[in-house]
Amino acid sequence: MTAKILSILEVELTPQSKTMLLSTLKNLLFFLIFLISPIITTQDYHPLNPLTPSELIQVQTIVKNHFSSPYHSVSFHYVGLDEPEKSIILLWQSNLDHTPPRRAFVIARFDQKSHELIVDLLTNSIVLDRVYDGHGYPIQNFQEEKAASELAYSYAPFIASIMRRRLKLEEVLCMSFTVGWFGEETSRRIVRVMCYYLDGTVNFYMRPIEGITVTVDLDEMKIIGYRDRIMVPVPKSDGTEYRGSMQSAPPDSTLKGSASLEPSFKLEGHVLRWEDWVLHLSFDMRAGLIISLASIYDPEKNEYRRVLYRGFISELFVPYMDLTEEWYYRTFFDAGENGFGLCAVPLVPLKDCPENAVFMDGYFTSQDGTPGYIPNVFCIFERQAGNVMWRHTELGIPGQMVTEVRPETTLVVRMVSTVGNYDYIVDWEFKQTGTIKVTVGMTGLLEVRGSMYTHKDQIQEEVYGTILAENTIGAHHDHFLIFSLDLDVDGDANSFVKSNLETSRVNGDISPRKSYWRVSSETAKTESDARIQLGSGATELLVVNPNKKTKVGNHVGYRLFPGSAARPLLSDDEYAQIRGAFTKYNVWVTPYNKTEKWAGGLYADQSRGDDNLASWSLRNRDIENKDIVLWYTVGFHHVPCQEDFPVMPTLTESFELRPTNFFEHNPMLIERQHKEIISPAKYNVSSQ
Ligand SMILES: *[C@@H]1O[C@H](CO)[C@@H](O)[C@H](O)[C@H]1NC(C)=O
Ligand SMILES: *[C@@H]1O[C@H](CO)[C@@H](O)[C@H](O)[C@H]1NC(C)=O
Ligand SMILES: [Cu+2]
Repeated sequence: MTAKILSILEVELTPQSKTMLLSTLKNLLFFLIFLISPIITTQDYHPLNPLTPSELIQVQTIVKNHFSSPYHSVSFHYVGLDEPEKSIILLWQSNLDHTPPRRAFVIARFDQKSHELIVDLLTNSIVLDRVYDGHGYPIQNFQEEKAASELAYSYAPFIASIMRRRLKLEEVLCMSFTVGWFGEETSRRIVRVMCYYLDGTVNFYMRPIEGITVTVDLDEMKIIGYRDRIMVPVPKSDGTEYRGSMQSAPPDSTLKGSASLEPSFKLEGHVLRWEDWVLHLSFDMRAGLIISLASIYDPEKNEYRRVLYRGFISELFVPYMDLTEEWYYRTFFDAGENGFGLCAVPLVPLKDCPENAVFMDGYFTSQDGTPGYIPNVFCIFERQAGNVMWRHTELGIPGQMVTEVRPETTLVVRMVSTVGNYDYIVDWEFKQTGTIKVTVGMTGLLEVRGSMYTHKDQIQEEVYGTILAENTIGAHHDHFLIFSLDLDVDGDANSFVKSNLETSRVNGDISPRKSYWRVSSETAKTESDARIQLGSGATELLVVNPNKKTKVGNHVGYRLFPGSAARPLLSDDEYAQIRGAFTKYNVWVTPYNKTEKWAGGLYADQSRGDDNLASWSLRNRDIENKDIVLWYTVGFHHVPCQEDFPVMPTLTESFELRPTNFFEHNPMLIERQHKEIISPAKYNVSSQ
């Protein structure tokens, strides 16, 4: 929930020394940025590249000048590329002379108001400054979360509460939590501060100090509410250790790469080429990894064909099911409240990624506009996982046996975001056969509640979770990750086709069979036709280009192969569910609209559900033969178990986007003439 890159270094520090470290580190980062920026700015311009450190500094200067005031200081909550319109990007690809504008989109707070700014980097000016007066607040920046958490350490009632529990104040570590919305008419920008106990462990998340709620107003940065309700034992540190270095026989934890060490992919700036794929990678402080302009070379047509204009994690919704006073509000939106990119962490070579991996860095903006730096934020590697791409053994021909096997090699782009206690591992995996597989792995530390119970037999009341260790309850919760997938299959204009496999009775005597199944397809005309709850019946979901057919007449398409389909179990009138209403359906389709990016709303913190995917979709717009965006939610219901303690083994869930009548046949059988048609900065796209 809180915690940014710096928190990795902070775990073993006392609160007092942290502030010092922060400023030292910030200066160091600043220095690094200046060293690095010349290399980045001159290389491989692409209009979708994330803002460079020098551009971020330019934004900082322009915005600070704009808001110069002796009374208030401006605080930055989001800075990212204001993406040029799709048509402009596509025009640039076919003609490099059309240089798209270079603009930043900024959300800043000034004098207790949220401003949306568009900063033009070519003219050094602010072209839009709009005050947002709707519900909700922007992403909380790391510095204010930190400052809010630290208020507790010197707050007399809090110190008294810690003394009463006979705990050592210097071993207490506090974190700030977003508060959600529960029907309040008016709101302030607040967080709740919850504290944990280190004293002999780094796994403080397993040692909550229950019963205390500190409410902090972020704009005024002061404690506005304090309650110490109950005293519950702090779970012991025994058994909470997870560091290999603390085990008597440290595990061999190096990843063995089986693929060749020579990367067979090319990274030109942010453009990645591998086998038949070309795509653009970008880092955004809200979304994390953004995949753009993924196209695949068709050896038969001898051209690149468009597949995915844009793919990214739009929101993560993590509601907890614990109704106690200190817990009920924990209904987190990790992207919109904390920044999934902001929480990205440096990947560890040879551990997070195998030895053949290549790394990329990411930049974000901190509270005062200064760029921050996340080294190794992505890794890219080729993977031979021992899978078979296709095979056949032919035993049917007398006197002859034919065996053909093709091992599978894939390319993985990986990112890890550690949102407080949880670590999310996100892989975008590209296959030679044209499939894009997305896998989300969840690991890290559970959010646990301290409890008086030391054995299951003692528990007679609802505890909203599983007893994992003495005094430790792992609370029930969900993880919903919604992906925004702007497929452009062979061009912008696409349709969404839903096919149901239906049992058909055989009438009369046409066959001895009584039944068979047939495919009943329906093209979605408007948004309501494309809201799908998976899990009831056999459904195939396909995005087609209705203007393009294969030689034998099928519409070219890409199919969504969903993973397991978790649906929300909260009632529709539950406040958290109103805000996270995008989970109501596993699949949605909307017409492309540049501003409809964040499925939980642009201002997700304390949002009220009036600007989210569910509300946009109510317009029920036409989606047939249009530029459409597919939204898919990967969901888990998490009932914690003892193996999740003290650190949770990775749980994965995945889905695939798979070419379906896109190629004339298995693309791996087509002779390659090869791809000299590619020029370095653009690539040949078949325009529709
Ligand atoms: C794009 O979406 C926003 C938010 O839903 C809406 O206000 C705006 O009118 C839409 N623009 C177009 C061109 O439909
Ligand atoms: C793409 O390649 C094809 C075949 O080589 C060519 O005919 C076409 O003009 C190219 N398109 C662009 C936009 O360069
Ligand atoms: Cu979980």
